[in-house]
Amino acid sequence: LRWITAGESHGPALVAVLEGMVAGVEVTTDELTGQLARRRLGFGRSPRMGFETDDVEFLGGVRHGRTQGGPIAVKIENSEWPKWEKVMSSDPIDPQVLAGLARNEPLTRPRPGHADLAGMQKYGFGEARPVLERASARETAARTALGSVAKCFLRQLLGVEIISHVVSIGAAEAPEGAEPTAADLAAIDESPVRAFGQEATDAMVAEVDAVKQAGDTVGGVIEVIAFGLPPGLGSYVHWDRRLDARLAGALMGVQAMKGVEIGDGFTTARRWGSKAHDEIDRGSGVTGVTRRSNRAGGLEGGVTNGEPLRARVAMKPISTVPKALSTVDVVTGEPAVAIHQRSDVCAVPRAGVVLESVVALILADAALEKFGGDSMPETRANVESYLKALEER
Ligand code: EPS
Repeated sequence: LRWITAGESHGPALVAVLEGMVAGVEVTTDELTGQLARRRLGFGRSPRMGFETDDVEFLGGVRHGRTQGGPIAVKIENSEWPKWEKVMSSDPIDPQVLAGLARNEPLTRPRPGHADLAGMQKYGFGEARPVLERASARETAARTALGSVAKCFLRQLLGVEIISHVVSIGAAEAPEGAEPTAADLAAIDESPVRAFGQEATDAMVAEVDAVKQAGDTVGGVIEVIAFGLPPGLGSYVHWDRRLDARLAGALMGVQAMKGVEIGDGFTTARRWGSKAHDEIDRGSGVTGVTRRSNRAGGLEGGVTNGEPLRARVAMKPISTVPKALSTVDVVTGEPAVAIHQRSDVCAVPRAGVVLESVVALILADAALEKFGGDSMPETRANVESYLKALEER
């Protein structure tokens, strides 16, 4: 499975292509619209979230609600485009027309923590506009759309459900041991901060409020959980086939993510071995065994072990801080305050939906590697024969 996205935050549209998906996965535009709407949820979002909707369309690969085996192409229009038509025009524009546009003012005061300065240095730009247009987390809408297709595939093939919830925002943390199940997703989506439980929600809402009052921004930690995975996805035989490595790469590939842990990750590093692992018991189900705990987060040796897969991801605060940070104007060389027009106070709640999507893409890739096939019936038959073999072992 391969996927690629293109498009700028204030360009005409985002586009994305998913190549390698089998034929026969049931997926509709409504499914994508629903997932994109979830990505817009959340207390602390920028004003842009209020007036923009994600107008999504399939451009290829799907016919009458089923994938056809060819590349799946989607387009998500930016409803802000009319305001940016000249500034972001792909064809040259009369410099005199551009000079009169406030939106085209060069952004010469790079934001600490953002890609602005590194991007200007790397690509040789004299201002940050071209950098922030592509570095923007607007792009995550495109990966969310493709992830929706991957979620449909995993659900229809294996009954896999992927959820996420916010574990902490700033100093406000969910109580220890509150682990949601797949059935809790609707309640989590109802929470303005996408937290599990009222206590966690109240604490995090208060934190976002305080941060907003202070003219600041705040990050947090999100947990993604995939239920229903069979044992045997990924492999221990080579570093780039380890599923934990592939997940960590994909999760860190989401804008603003600064850390990933699988299962109890860093906590496990502080435990003694006898308290760090998940003891095996006889049990029911295809494998005939079960675990007394799931500290490993569903992965051992880079391979799924049949337990829920859990990954926690640390997101930094948005780097467009209203209480602007110190920087240097790249044109004058003088000290200055960093660019700020509008920004999210906290994008942690909606980031969970993006993280679910990239996990879905990685898991769909791993499932296709394990089971192969070109159509759902063929892939399903391969799943059945593998599960039967597991049961007979
Ligand atoms: C983003 C900045 C904001 C967000 C944007 C991501 O956009 P603007 O600069 O236009 O206010 O609204 O997110 C989205 C548009 C989206 O759909 O998620 C950034 O700098 O990453």
